Amino acid sequence: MTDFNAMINALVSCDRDKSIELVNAALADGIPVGDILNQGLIAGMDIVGDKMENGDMFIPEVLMAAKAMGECVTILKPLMSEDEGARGGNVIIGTVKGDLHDIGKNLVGMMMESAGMTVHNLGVDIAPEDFVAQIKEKDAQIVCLSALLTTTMPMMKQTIDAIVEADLRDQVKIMVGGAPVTQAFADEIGADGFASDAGSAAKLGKTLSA
Ligand code: B1M
Repeated sequence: MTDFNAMINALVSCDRDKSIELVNAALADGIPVGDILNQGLIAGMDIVGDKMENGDMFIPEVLMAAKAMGECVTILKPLMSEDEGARGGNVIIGTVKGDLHDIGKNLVGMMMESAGMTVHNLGVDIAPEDFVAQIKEKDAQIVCLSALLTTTMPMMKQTIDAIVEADLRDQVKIMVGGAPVTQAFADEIGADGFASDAGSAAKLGKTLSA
């Protein structure tokens, strides 16, 4: 039987091999990918965050835990549900300028891909002008902005402003997300949508691109 506490503990202890072993064991037990993510890996990263905040874990350890999580997510990626429908929606996704967090953004990208969208993952620390350039280059219909820091949330507004200034606002739907982001903030900065997690981001992306 799958023990999510063991998975959480492995991640919090930055034990890459154990984390991978437990994810593989959970898959062999037939545990759904969503449960492994939410009850195991994301729950573990939440504890890592609390420990980081309290000074019980330091950046190098947090990075090790994040790397272990990234490898586990890579194992899960091919198993995320495939959508049978036609590919719809050309998406660009990136973490805004000044922000280096990418695990959640990558998960969102993977879920959108699994839902049938074509996703161009731009990476982290993406400046407003680079989003603008990529909208043109990739002919994007959806732009997803991720921010994990309260200090980088204003960069989402600056990115939207740059898209407006480039006269591209009518061509794209803009979605925002990340732990500190809320629907109220999304409304305030003029985004078209907010999603609190990767699954709802994929659903929203499909709705917006319909
Ligand atoms: Co950072 N960090 N970090 N960190 N870090 C947080 C975010 C923090 C909450 C930790 C804490 O103090 N409790 C805190 C932010 C406080 C705040 O602003 N309110 C914090 C801080 C302070 C910092 C530094 C400033 C620390 C320092 O240097 N003193 C620094 C900043 C660096 C920078 O970005 N410029 C920093 C650095 C780092 C690491 C590099 C060490 C590492 C990142 C490694 C990496 O990403 N490759 C790191 C990590 C790992 C975290 C925590 C522990 C985990 C984040 C994570 O990956 N969660 C985090 C604490 C926490 O969140 N509990 C923390 C798992 C992930 C699956 O969830 O990213 O929320 P999440 O994504 C979710 C949803 O938010 C949503 O869907 C995802 C999946 O369900 N979502 C979207 C995300 N993006 C979306 C986009 C969308 C839609 C939905 O578009 C439409």
